[in-house]
Amino acid sequence: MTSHFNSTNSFLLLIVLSVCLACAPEKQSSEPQKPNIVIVYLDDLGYGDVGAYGSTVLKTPNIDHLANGGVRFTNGYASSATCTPSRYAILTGVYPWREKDAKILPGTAPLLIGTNQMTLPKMLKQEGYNTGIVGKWHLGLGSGNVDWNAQISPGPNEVGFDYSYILAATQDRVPTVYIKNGYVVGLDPNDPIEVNYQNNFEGEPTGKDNPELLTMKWHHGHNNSIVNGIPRIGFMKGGKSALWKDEDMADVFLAEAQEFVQKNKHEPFFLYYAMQQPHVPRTPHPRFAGKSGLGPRGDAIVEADWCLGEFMKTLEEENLLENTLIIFSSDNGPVLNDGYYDDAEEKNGEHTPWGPFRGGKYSLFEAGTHVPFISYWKGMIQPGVSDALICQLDLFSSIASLVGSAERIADSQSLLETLMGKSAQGRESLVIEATSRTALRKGDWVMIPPYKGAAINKMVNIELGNNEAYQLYNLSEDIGEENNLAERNADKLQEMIKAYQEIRGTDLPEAQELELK
Ligand code: NG6
Ligand code: CA
Repeated sequence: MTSHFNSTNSFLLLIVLSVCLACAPEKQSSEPQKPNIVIVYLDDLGYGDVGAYGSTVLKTPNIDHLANGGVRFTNGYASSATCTPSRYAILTGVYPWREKDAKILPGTAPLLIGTNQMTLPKMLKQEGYNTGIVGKWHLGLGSGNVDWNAQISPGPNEVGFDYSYILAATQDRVPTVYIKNGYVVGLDPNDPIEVNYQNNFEGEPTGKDNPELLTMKWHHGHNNSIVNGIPRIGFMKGGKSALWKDEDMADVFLAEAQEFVQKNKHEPFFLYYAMQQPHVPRTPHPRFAGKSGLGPRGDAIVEADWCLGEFMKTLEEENLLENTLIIFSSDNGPVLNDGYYDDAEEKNGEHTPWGPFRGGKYSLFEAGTHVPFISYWKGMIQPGVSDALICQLDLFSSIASLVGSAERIADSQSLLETLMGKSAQGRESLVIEATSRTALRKGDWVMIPPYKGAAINKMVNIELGNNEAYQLYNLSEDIGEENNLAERNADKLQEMIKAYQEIRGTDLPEAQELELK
């Protein structure tokens, strides 16, 4: 009797279980949940700023943890040596030189990405992901003449992000407010914001005319409106209650990034966590002051490293580390003096933010685009070092392959196996960009076509890569691009020019002169 009862009971249980399984959403039955994807993107972090990439002066234990536990790419590139074009490429998978407006944008520029254009977050949304951006945007907002006091659209939410908490352009450009899902955070309607990049508003102080109001001095540019004692690029009026506190920015973005993870942990998510460090103005929270010994630039990197560590703790606490692919990189190479007197040059000492490379931010030489590039996925990616040539441009198609999407973008190569550390195969070649000039990397070789213009930008003290003759370097024996082999190796030069023209075309637009007054 008892046994009969038991078997009936088990039978019922079996029926209930099968019914439950049949009704359960697909992903809980056979398919494992798609992995979360996080891109941690720094602003102006150099190859040599990271311990795992050779920095001995500056310590970055949390970035090193990713680098040593994942794949550390030694030939990883940003698409450009400046911010907007690199950000355009990482989100669209399109070479930035194909888009004539992909240049460093003012805070009032319209949205650069077409609302009909395919993007990384859009592709992931199609695959069931919740998508979010926290941090620096710098891809334009609205369609011209933005009213900052109403809904600001189109913006990130119209090109694939379900959630956005951003700074519009750069920390040194107005408007100096956070924008959440298209609305300025904390805005008092009685104190509306006005922004203008041509003319000041009557009676408003400026960095140029009111040095007595400054807590940070400008070196070049950066002498328009003053916010929190820091002179900025562009003029702004009003919005007092909404102004960000520069020293709190890292904490604000970290908290937003953590909250996004916590809110979305039950569904696959994509988070683009675009930190503002170490771009100017360098304003680490006072608790990081003096931590690097290199002044505010180094301290801002220590702060960013700490943020990464805290963010990783959240993933760990939520048990997400084994189901999350993390990509770490930087939008362009390093610069010391980018327009403020902040001791970056004076306190740099023996530190080499550019690593073994020549040049820096804005440069066609390697340090402009050759950046830290790490993929990390606990338990799925075996730790290792990869010399494969890979670019942020490739994330679109590689991530599409990972999540089973059929979307592909022609410029973006699917290098999923490489990203996962399972293949040593990288791109054959890559066209890099720096202020509308381009060059080719192919195999170990770099070819820079002739460009007029200053060899060095004296304001930022960086060699731009301009030369009236062709330049040809072999990185395998000359990582610092010191020996121009163009004349000695004419065959190689011709081969490189041909390969370059096949991708880039022969009808090239005028290179943009870098104006850093
Ligand atoms: C330059 C700014 C520089 C920085 C850069 C953009 C001047 C003189 N210099 O024009 O400080 O803001 O633009 O940097 O204004 S990026 O990382 O966003 O590309
Ligand atoms: Ca940048």
